[in-house]
Amino acid sequence: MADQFNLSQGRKQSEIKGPFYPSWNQSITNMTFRKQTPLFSFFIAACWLVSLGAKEPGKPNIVIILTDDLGYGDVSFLNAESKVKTPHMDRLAEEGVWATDAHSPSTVCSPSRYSMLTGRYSWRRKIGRLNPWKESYIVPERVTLPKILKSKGYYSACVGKWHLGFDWPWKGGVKPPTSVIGSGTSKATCDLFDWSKPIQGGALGAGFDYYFGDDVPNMPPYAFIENDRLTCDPIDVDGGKLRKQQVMSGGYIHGIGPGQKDWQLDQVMPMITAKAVETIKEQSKSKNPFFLYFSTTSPHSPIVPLDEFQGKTPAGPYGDFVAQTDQAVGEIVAVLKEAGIYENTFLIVSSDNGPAPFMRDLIQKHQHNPSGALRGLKRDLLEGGHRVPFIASWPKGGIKDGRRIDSTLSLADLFATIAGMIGVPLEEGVAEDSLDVLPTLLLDQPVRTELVYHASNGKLGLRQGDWAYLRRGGFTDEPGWFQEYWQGDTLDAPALLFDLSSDLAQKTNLRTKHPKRVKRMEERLAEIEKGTSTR
Ligand SMILES: [Ca+2]
Repeated sequence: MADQFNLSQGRKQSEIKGPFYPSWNQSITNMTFRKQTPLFSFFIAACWLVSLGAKEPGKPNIVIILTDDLGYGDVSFLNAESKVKTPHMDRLAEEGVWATDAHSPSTVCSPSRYSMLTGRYSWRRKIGRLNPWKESYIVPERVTLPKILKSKGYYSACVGKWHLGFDWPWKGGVKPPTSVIGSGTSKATCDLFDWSKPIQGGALGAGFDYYFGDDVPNMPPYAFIENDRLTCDPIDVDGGKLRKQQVMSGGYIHGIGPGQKDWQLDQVMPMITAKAVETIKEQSKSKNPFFLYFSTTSPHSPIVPLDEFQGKTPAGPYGDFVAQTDQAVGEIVAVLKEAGIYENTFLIVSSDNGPAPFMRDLIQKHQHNPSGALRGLKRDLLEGGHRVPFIASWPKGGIKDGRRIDSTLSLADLFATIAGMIGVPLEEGVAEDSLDVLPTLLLDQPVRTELVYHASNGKLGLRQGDWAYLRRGGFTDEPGWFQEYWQGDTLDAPALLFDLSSDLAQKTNLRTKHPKRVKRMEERLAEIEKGTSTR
């Protein structure tokens, strides 16, 4: 499995001898802890604090860069065969740590983002992808990541894609029926709104102090929102016409809606990147720590790379948009270094789900597989749907030196991990499915031994160690040419079971060979489904 990885510096923890790794780590990492005890967690945490020379947990700045639909095979540090080079992410991986078995909590945008910001499996809330004009999905009483950070004096900003709903200022305060505003394809025109009123809920309602972004580029409003207002006087804009700005066919834009006159889709990424950079510059001057959730709108469709990136990769416009995404990561790292706060910033780069289904064509067109060595794409229970690129860096906290992490982790774990770093105990009913994976980030110590997978149609699967058990139906169709190319078992069996230690490509369904394991994993999945927490 390791052969596919590109970084020759993919050193295991046991090979590293840095100042934050006292001699005890060598013996610890040589032990086989498959299940971590609370006592052991405490021991790790205590050693970590001693190594930091701190009496209590510090308060690093926190920056999460969440890319949209970036695939496991799109980044050159994970996929030596990638036709796209991602030098900025590669360099960050060499300086920080990078994971081979990190997962987005779901296989589509909204549920994945819900889980990351709440530490809770999205299927407990029955959330799928949100269509245009959906209301705020995070209820006011829900404890979120920005809320716990606020309790410790952090300023929190969300810049870029939101896609967790807003409470829109409908004229008369009542949301018009679907017959008027549309569902999936928007029909909502400007006259239905009262823009003198604030847009409520959204990122501010979820606990952020600041929001700037366009919610979702392929949905109205086709305009920027700053805090609770549009930044323009909107006019009615036809998404079908905007779609012509794309330099690659595919994806869709959801109908008519309020938007900015002469809205240019390719200006969204540079604008939100500049705003993220500006936020870091401003906050670096504050005596209080900050949290920036920079949610890029790329490389999701509309595929609109800037002119300077077009034709720069051998993977077509999508590859060029990935390169632009990588450049944005580089800009964030650069400003953190310029501002002198890189060392004490917990920086994460990852993706909210696997690559879009129509990107499968890149295998034929450009010999670029956005899922790399994995089978499956966005929406799928297969690994390609949710195993995502993941880089973490916090030099002052010992997350550094370019180590490769092979233990399993989920983006939902960022909640408990950050809570642990800043000393916020998690009460019952908070971050119910989030685990503190700091030992994983520091020592590649396994913490997460189970993980529930979530397909876009609501179907679930269960990961236990090397085994992936997938219920029937949580897959997108594979075209005939792909089936011939991949040579994998069909996906229409009553259930699927894969041993990822020997079959990461998920070609061989072991369901009939291991019926007892299938039964045990189904029973366990049903048990988790009925419960309220896995923490
Ligand atoms: Ca996405």
